[in-house]
Amino acid sequence: MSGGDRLATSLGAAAARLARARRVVVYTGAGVSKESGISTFREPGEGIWARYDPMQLATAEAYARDPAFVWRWYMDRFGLIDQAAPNPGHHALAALERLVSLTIVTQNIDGLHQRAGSHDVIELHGSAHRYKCVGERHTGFTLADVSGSDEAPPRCPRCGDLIRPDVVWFGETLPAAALERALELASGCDVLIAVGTSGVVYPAALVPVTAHQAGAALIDVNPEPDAYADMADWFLQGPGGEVLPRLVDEVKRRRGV
Ligand code: BJW
Repeated sequence: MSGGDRLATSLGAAAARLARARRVVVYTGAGVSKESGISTFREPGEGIWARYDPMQLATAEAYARDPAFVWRWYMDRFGLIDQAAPNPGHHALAALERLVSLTIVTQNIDGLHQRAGSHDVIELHGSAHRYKCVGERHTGFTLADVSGSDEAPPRCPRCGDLIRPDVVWFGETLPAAALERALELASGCDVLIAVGTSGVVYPAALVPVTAHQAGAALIDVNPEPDAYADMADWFLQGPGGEVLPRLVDEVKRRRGV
């Protein structure tokens, strides 16, 4: 069987399972936004962490050591995120929400699922669109609230501490309510779709594992094998922007929509 035939067969079977699902969780990572022009982290050669040392940029210690350097790097990245638009993969997931009961659990900070029209999105690693003070006493700021510039990190308008992006850096705990809800939904869903994640960053990576251990069917979408490919019921090899629209079209066909 050719690769294309194998994908078509698996895709049909996965769509059949999805079409009769009661509760679906979609777990996404950087790969789902790659076709929107946003870099992944760990792809050899092109991932962000292949070009930059995460310990110099994505830790509280790095920010305390050189806030201006880290701030400028985040402002550059957030500028790219602001210019990006949802791709066919994001739009397919928003369309799937109209067919089945679905929650997206994302590690991404780019907000592209929401911009595509998905309503129930849990952000496990924070958001590029929110800021807080380093002491975390004051949260929920936009960049306009803190009058930020691209060059120097602003100060908290309420306590004077440095402002930082409200994203989860290495060694930091995830937002507790978000992680708790994600794991609860994973335990209770009957289908979990993992898209565009290497599956190596914990504790977020437990979401698909929890669903699998609770008996859910696991669909994994990725151009390359990832941490879930072997445990998945269906590994749909290909980019999210191509595989997801085909998968959702097939669900629609089976539902007679
Ligand atoms: C496509 C595609 C296309 C390409 N379509 N797909 C040793 C063992 C286990 C754990 C640890 C350990 N040492 C340390 C830890 C803990 C650590 C961790 O997990 N580290 C591992 C990396 C080893 N975790 C933490 O520190 C977390 N906190 C924590 O554990 O708290 C408890 C604690 C507290 C105190 C002390 C100790 C513990 C926090 C993790 C925070 C992660 N933060 C980041 C940065 C966010 C902000 C920012 O953007 O700057 O989150 S790192 C980065 O990785 C980002 C992502 O959300 C996250 C996951 O990456 P993702 O999405 O999977 O991307 P990639 O690049 O890995 O994969 C992309 C995939 O897409 C690939 O598979 C491609 O093939 C695929 N793809 N094109 C579909 N078109």
